[in-house]
Amino acid sequence: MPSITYELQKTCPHTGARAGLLHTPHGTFQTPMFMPVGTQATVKTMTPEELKAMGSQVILSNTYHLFLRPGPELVEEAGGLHKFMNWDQAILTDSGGFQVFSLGDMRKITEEGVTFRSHIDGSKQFLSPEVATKVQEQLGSDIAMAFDECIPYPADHDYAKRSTARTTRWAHRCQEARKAHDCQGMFGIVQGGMYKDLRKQSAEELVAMDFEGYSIGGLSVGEPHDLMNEILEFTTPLLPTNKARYLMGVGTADCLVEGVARGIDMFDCVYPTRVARNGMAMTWNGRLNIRNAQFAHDWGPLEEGCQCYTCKNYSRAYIRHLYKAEEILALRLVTYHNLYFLLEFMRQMRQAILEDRFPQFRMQFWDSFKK
Ligand code: PRF
Ligand code: ZN
Repeated sequence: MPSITYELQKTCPHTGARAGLLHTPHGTFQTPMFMPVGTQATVKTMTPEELKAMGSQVILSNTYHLFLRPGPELVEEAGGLHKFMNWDQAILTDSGGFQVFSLGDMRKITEEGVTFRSHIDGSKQFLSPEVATKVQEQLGSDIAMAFDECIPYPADHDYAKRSTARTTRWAHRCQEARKAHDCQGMFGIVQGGMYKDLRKQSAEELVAMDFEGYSIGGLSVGEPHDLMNEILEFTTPLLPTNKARYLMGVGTADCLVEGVARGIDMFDCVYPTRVARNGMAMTWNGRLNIRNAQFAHDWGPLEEGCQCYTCKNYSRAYIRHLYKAEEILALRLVTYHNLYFLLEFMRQMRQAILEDRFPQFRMQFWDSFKK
């Protein structure tokens, strides 16, 4: 038995949407699911108890950041990432491929791997398929990612082709380097830029390698939404139906509903936690900035009807005051609401799929949502 197995429960007869369960060494989570991001072994401002209370069943953390600080040996000494951060449910780690490539001029790619300068102290560092695989085993995440290159947008076909072929060779090296098969699954990452021929080739080559799941990388990198949806619609049907599919770095309600409609099971994004710290609250009608003067005397909750801790106990006027006074509680309250909102959004989509009414859900969502 592989360590990670996907159980398909229901497929929407009208769209690609599906409901399922992902079984991991640290419990089962329901899909479709959103994974809050805990880059530095913490989901910013939230305790694990709070995350659990809002219904989070899996979180994401980053190889790149933990590799540089505190270093994988320290996390290993703690007994792994779960013990280190006091989180006993599932953890997925990204491989560092994306974070390193975001460094721009501070990095150099070769066939062997990527040499880069640490954003912390400027020291010279190296990540490769072998290093990223080993570090993720030391971290002890339930799901590791293969080491890939996220192709920037726009990119010409020639560059995208060479990069995608290298990502495939790197995926082979990740599989070769794996030792902890029985306690950690690995997902391959489909690249190919905005080119369908390359997406097809990437998907076929990775599927042949029999990963425990598949990610779609290289999307939401600045391309128009329509193009992202087109590539997504083309790519997911190339992936096996008995494995999970994960769209990397997507976390706004409008993209989640369209991703689910195209057969995606898992998402992650810093968006809900990052914008919360700027006072942006996510709602079923779109987003609002709680720092605006219009909320100074607003005694209602961030979102009417929301059952989250923040909305049950605090007014917009109070939260606005906390932001103005630069109080830390402000960041915590809006972070809680935003994560609750996305998790509730996923729960409702899942329920709609199970009850054969996902197309209605999608239509009603677009009726009330303003970008
Ligand atoms: N690769 C990896 N992580 C990612 C991405 C990718 O392409 C993206 C792209 N949206 C987000 N995170 N390894
Ligand atoms: Zn709320």
